Amino acid sequence: MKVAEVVLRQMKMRMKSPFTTSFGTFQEKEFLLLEARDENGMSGWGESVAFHSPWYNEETLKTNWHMLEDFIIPNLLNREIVHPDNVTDALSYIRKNNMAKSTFEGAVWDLYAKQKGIPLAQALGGTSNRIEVGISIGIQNTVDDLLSLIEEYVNDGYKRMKVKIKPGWDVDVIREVRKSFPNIPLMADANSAYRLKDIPLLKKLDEFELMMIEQPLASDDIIDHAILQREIRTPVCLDESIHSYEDAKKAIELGSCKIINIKIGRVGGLTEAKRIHDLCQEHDIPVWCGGMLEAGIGRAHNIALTTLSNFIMPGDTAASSRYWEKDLIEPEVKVENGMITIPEMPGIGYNPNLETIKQFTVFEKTFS
Ligand code: OSB
Ligand code: MG
Repeated sequence: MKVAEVVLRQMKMRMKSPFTTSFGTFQEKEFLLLEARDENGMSGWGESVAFHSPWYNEETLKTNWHMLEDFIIPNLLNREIVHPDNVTDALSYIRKNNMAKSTFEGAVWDLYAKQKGIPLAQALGGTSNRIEVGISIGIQNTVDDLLSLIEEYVNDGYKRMKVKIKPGWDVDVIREVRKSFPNIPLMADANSAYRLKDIPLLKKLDEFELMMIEQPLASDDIIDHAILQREIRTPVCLDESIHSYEDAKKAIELGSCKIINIKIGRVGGLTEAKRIHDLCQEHDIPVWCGGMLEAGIGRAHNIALTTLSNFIMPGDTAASSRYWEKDLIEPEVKVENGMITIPEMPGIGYNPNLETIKQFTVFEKTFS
């Protein structure tokens, strides 16, 4: 196949409610959408998960625009792409910039599946027709606010609650959550807010039967996490630290984690995500699909990936309506009893709503 034309759009959408992590709060979501058209005018879509500022990783939507405009698009436009797996190889001369690469690669995967007339999930080798989802809850102003949100999401049927923690909002908060909800599947995500000196504090979390603690230590670390994992009973899950198959392999060998959160953008695309999935499966490491507060296109890619067989823990891909008044796809992503039914349409399985996309586009550029 060939990508004959690319439309790159910068989007801006306001989330229904602000989201707070150990790094700060935001409510305006700015991101990129990439539409890749073949010679017949068929379109595949990708979403960049880079944020406005580089708090989660070193990328931003501007660095993604730069990498796409100056390197990735010129490199791949009008070039024969035998299979989407080859995009990763073709871009391997570019160091890192995984979210930028993934934006293009995701659009190629969607286009490939559409040309074949099959759902993306099937193109990836996925087997489930329904997936379980959980929800990630940002840091709240008060514990009561957190408890009432959890109650709401439990009633909605979400299969797992993830609570963001940071120093000063951790052990006491989790204790209160456990008091009110003794039996819910519960986990905590620290987004790298702790260091080895905090082992005594992190040990206290062991009594709350958490499914896991996500990325407690530095965002580029796999050594200290191995030390921590030997000291605590709660399984460690890595998010920020895993950028590639090689990272996953080393983390598994070192014993840095017992679970991995796979985010397509963070690892440079669906092909690398699949490789990490397969590696984890061989090593009995369960995986789940993380979220980056995506709009519909990114959400659809996450859903397709989650149909692979080692995604045995609920992911963060909640319903469109949890984030947006109106999402960019039709139908929107719906969650019923904590489950998403995999769409059967070819490609990502949801139709980009061009009118809504236009409404939230700040600017766009066409490459051909
Ligand atoms: O660490 O998983 C994370 C959101 C933005 C950046 C990083 C993370 C998150 C979430 C929310 O936890 C996931 C979602 O609801 O999309
Ligand atoms: Mg995380």
